[in-house]
Amino acid sequence: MKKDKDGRVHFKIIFWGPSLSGKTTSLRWIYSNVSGLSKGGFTSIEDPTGRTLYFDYTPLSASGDVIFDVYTVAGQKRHKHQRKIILQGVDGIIFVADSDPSQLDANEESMEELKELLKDRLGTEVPLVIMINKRDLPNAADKEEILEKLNIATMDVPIYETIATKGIGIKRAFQAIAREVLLRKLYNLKTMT
Ligand SMILES: Nc1nc2c(ncn2[C@@H]2O[C@H](COP(=O)(O)OP(=O)(O)OP(=O)(O)O)[C@@H](O)[C@H]2O)c(=O)[nH]1
Ligand SMILES: [Mg+2]
Repeated sequence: MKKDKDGRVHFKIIFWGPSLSGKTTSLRWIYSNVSGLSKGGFTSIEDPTGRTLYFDYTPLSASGDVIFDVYTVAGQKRHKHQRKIILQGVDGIIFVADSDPSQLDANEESMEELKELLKDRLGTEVPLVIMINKRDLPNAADKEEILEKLNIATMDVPIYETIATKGIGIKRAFQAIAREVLLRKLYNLKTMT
């Protein structure tokens, strides 16, 4: 969380997950479809095929004083350094898991990297919401099998089954992380007094 020179509070929310799981699709869907949010531009640093090379970024705001700076990371393994940079100052994570059975290990590796970088701040100081995406795939892996790989049973984490290409579940997942981030902020204020 940070304050800008005009006194507005910024929260940084990041879509994290393995390559091709649907992070960019989700953020673009929110940008194009969710009404009642004032929006800045949409910035993407991507290759010609649309895979993120560094990040996507858009600022979203439901009220003038609070701005959610929303990013996606580049999921390909070789972009670990870029992900680490984007993660700095994070206030909340939406983890986008891929339901494609071939991606079970990729989901696990991506979550392991996140845990390694945030350590015990993940799911505590930095709230986490899970999207199990691509539920439309005819051969989608079992929800329980995907969750088991993520190894988050000890955390109390909201979980949403989504289809980013159709916008199904995306708004609810985003609302959940926004709510968690704001509640955490209120909690911090309370514990300081
Ligand atoms: N069937 C299906 N395809 C999806 C869904 N969400 C995303 N896709 C497709 O998956 C591919 C990758 O989506 P992206 O949003 O670019 O993936 P990403 O997570 O941003 O990938 P990186 O930028 O490499 O990290 C695209 O072809 C999307 O259309 C979904 O819910 N169902
Ligand atoms: Mg992307």
